[in-house]
Amino acid sequence: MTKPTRSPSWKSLQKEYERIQPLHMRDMFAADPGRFDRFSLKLNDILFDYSKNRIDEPVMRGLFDLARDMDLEGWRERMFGGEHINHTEHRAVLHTALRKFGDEPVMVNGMDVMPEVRSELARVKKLADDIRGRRWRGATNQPITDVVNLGIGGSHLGPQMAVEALRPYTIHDLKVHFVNNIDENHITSTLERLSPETTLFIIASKSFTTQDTMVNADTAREWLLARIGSESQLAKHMVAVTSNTEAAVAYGVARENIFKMWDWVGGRYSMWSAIGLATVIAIGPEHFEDMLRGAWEADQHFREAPLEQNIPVIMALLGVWYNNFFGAEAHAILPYDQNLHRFPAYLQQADMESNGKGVDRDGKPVECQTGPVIFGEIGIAGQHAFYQLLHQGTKLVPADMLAAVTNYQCIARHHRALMSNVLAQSEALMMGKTAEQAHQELTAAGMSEDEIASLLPYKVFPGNRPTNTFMFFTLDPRTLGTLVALYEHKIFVQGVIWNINSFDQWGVELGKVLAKNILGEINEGKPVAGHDASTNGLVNYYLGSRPRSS
Ligand code: G6Q
Repeated sequence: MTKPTRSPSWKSLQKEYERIQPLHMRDMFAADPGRFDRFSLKLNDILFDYSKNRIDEPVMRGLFDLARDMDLEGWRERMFGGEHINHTEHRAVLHTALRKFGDEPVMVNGMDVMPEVRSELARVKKLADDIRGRRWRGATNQPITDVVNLGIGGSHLGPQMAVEALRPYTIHDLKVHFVNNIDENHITSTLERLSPETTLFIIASKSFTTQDTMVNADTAREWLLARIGSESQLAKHMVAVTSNTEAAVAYGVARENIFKMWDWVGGRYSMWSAIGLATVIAIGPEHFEDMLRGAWEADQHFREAPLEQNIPVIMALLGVWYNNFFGAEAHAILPYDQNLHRFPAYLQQADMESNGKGVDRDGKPVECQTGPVIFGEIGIAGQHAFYQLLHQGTKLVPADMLAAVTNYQCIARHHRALMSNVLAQSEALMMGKTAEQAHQELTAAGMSEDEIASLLPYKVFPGNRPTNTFMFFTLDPRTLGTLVALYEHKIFVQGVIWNINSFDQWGVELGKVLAKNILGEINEGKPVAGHDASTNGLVNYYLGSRPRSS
C-alpha cells in the first residue's frame, strides 16, 4: 500500500470521524471513568496521558490498522536495519546507532559502523574532559572559559536546546555560546563579552560549506588571529565537526581537531553525534552518556512495544487523526519547564523539515495533508499570549504539554503554582465552559440579566480541544534523551503513514544556492535586470541606498 488515502483503514476512519465529530470529550469522560487508565502509558519516568483526545477504542483500532496498512512495522525494521530508506539521497538513516548500547553490530553498506561511532564518541569525550579539567590550554597557556558553537539548523538547534534544557548540569566557570545567524550582530554581540585567549570555537557543519557558518568562522578566525597572532596557535582555539574532513583541513583546522560525522546521520537528527560536542563540553561526558541512554531506551520501546502500547506510534497516529480527518493545520508544543524553552524551536525543525513534503515516495504528488505547522512557546508565556486562539479561536490546534513533577530546588511556591496552570489549562481546553456555567458565574458576580445576555456569548468556551500531557519526574539528561527520541520516532511514523521521505530536505538545499547568485551581483555592485521586477527593484534599491562601506 503506498497511498494512505486508498487504504481500507482510511475509509473506515472517515466513518469513525463522522461518528465521533459531534461527541464532546466532556461527555466521554463523564460516561467512562476508566478513560485515563486506558489512554495513558508510562516509559521510565515519563507519563504520557493521551486521554484528552477525541478518540475511543474503535478510533484507535482504525488508526492502528492504518499503521499496519502502511507497513509501519516493516519500515521500522528497514530503518533500524540500515537500509537506504532516504531514497532520494541514497542513504541509510541511523541516528539510532549513535545512542546504541549493547554489542550487536549495526551494518551500513556491509560494514559495522559501531566501532567508529564509539571511537569518535571517545574522542569527543576526551576533548570535553580536557576542557572541563582545564588541561586544554589556549595560546597563552590559559584554560578555556568560553566555547562558541558556530553552526546553523541541525548543527545548532539540537545542541543549543540540550544545553539549555540541562543547564543545571553545567559548570559555572565554563560557558557555552551559540552563534547561528550570519547577521554580524549575533557574533559581534557574543564576542564582545569574550577573550580570544580563553575561547574555543567549534565549527559545526556537516557539509563544511554552509555560508552562514563559514562566514561566522571567518570572523571568528580573524578575531582570534588579531589577538593571538600566529596561525600555528589557531589549533588551540578552533575545532570542527564535519563529514567533509578535507574541507576542514583545507580551511586550516588541525586534523586532530576534526570530529567526524557520517552521511547516514541527518543534520536535524545529529545532536547525538559529535555535533553534540558543545553539549558534552557543557554537561560533561557522563551526563551526555545518560542522555544517549535515555534515547536508546526510547528506541527499544519504539522497536519492541506493540503498536497499541507504543508511545511514539500513538503520538503520531493522534497527529494524523487531527491533521487528516479533522483538518487541523497546526500542532502546538507547550513545555511548562523553563529549561525546555528551545524545545519548540528544535521540534519545529525536526518535524517541519522532515514532513513538510508534497511528493510521495513514488515521486507522485501526495493525496492528503502532510506535516502540520509546528509552533510553541513556554506554556505559561503562551497562556498570556496565544492561548486565546487555542481556547476560543476558530481553528482546532492539538497541543502537547510537558511538565516536570519536581524541579531542582523545587521551591513549592513556584512549582505548585506552575503545575496548577498546566493541569488547569488542559482541563479547560477539554471541558470548555457551557452557557449554563457562564450564566451561573455572571449571576454570582451580581450582573443583571440584560448585562448577562450581552456578555454571555463571549464567556462560553467550546472545549473539546485535544491535548497530550507528558509528565516526567524531573528534566534530567536521561529524560531529555527519551523525550527527544520519542518525538523523532513520532515524526518517522507520520512520514511512513503519509508515504513520504522524512529524511531529505531539498527545500533547505534550494536556499543554500539561491543566495549565492545574488551575493555575486551584490559584490559586483552594478544594477541588475535579470530577475523578476520585484527582485530587480529590491536589489537595485539596496545597491543604491547602502553606505559606501557596506
Ligand atoms: C538538517 C538540515 C539543515 C542543516 C543546516 C546546516 O537536517 O539539513 O538544517 O543541518 O543547513 O548544514 P551543515 O551542518 O552542513 O552546515
